[in-house]
Amino acid sequence: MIQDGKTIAAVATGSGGAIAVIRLSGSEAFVIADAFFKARNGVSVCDMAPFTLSYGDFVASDGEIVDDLLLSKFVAPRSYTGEDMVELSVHASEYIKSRILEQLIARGARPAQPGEYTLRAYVNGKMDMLGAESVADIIASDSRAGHTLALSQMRGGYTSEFALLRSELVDLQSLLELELDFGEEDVEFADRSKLAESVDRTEHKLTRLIDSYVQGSAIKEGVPVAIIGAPNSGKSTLLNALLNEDRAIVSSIAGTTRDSIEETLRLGDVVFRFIDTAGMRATDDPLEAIGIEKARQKAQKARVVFLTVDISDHSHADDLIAAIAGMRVEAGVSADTDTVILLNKCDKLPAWPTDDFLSAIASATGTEVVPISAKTQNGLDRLRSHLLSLFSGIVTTESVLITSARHLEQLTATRTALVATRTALDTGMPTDLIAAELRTALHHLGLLTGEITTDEILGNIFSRFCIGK
Ligand SMILES: Nc1nc2c(ncn2[C@@H]2O[C@H](COP(=O)(O)OP(=O)(O)OP(=O)(O)O)[C@@H](O)[C@H]2O)c(=O)[nH]1
Ligand SMILES: [Mg+2]
Repeated sequence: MIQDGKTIAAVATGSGGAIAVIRLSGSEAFVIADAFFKARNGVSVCDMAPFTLSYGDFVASDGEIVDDLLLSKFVAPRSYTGEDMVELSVHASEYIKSRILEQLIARGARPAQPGEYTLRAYVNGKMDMLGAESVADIIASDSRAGHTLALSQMRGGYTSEFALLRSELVDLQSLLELELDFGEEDVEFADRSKLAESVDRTEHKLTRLIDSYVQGSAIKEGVPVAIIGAPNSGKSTLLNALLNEDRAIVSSIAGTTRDSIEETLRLGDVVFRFIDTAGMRATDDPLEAIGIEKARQKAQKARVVFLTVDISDHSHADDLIAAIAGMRVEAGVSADTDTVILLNKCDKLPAWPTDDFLSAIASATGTEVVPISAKTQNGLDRLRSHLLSLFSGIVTTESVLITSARHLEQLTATRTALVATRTALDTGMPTDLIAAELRTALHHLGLLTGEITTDEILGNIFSRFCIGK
């Protein structure tokens, strides 16, 4: 990331809409704006009262009146970036936007890089690194759950959780350092069993956070729901019905779907990512075999599995139960994945399955069973509400869920170092070795929270942003 302290300019709004906002931030912001802005009240930007608006024209250097606009003035440090800032609210024509930007740049502003405004906000202490990171998530969130999560992270939910972890580790470390200072006298200040207890407690918290990544990333990217089952059981028909569009090819030929197809859909407060897969069966066709292997992987990684069976293929409950068990083994779905058995094509039966029949299947398989017809869409409402019930109240403003792979990586490294600390304690290692392991743990936690930063980390974080943020 360039940190040259220059005044930067960019369009902050996306395409479309009636108004666009162009942002100018840096010590030259007012002077550059004054070169073009002719206020109706005759007051220059430099002389305008801070935190006020002014109406006027943008006049290019060749005299062309580009637009009439509203200019807002923010004075350092009370702005988004913590620098002097000007925001121009202009008419959102592509011509106006690019002409104004080009003029600002000709007068000495530099085009902003992605995330550069937020980077400056971070550098100027307007927000911490974790808060800055969640700004990109706030903009990208497309469900209430995703938004709640990002918002609580931006407002410091993360920061306080990590600060607590850090202070526990620092306490431990200072005890050990004290011992080291008195090293020659060969004393132990810190009770080893108390130390071990604290290490365990912190490790436990880390594990909880690490485990929350599955949930957190699912909410951010869409909860993955894999639709699996035998060929022709109606998986693609179900996907189309859920999406309400003809997304996947449906045919009576077994083995129609080869590659998996993913589409996201918001239901209630949660975004789901439905994955239609190739029907599983023994095959000699190498292409089909690749598709089936992929289906297996999707099923194993999914948060929820919809296991579809064509109920009209099975005349007896025992036969049906055996087919379900076989499919589970074939797909290799782990026991802790929420699985829903979908008895599809119920419209083909003389009568809709009775509750007794359904509970018999449910108790034999130990799984939720939902009868549906993907074709007539009967039963899909119940399926949707069951799916949502699995995630109801999943995110509250108090939830601290890990959503970023970067955070996961550093938390895992912190935990590894803590486990090494514990081992060093257990095996009666010298104090300096124990302290060294603990320092490694603190180092990774520091990288996570931004106490320790590198250009690489900053580059990774802020390049995810759009320009203008
Ligand atoms: N009567 C009835 N037919 C259905 C239903 N769902 C799917 N079908 C039919 O079953 C056939 C197979 O449907 P698909 O959705 O292509 O099945 P699939 O599971 O995706 O099959 P593969 O992609 O080959 O694994 C098609 O002829 C569908 O019209 C249903 O609920 N009722
Ligand atoms: Mg299909």
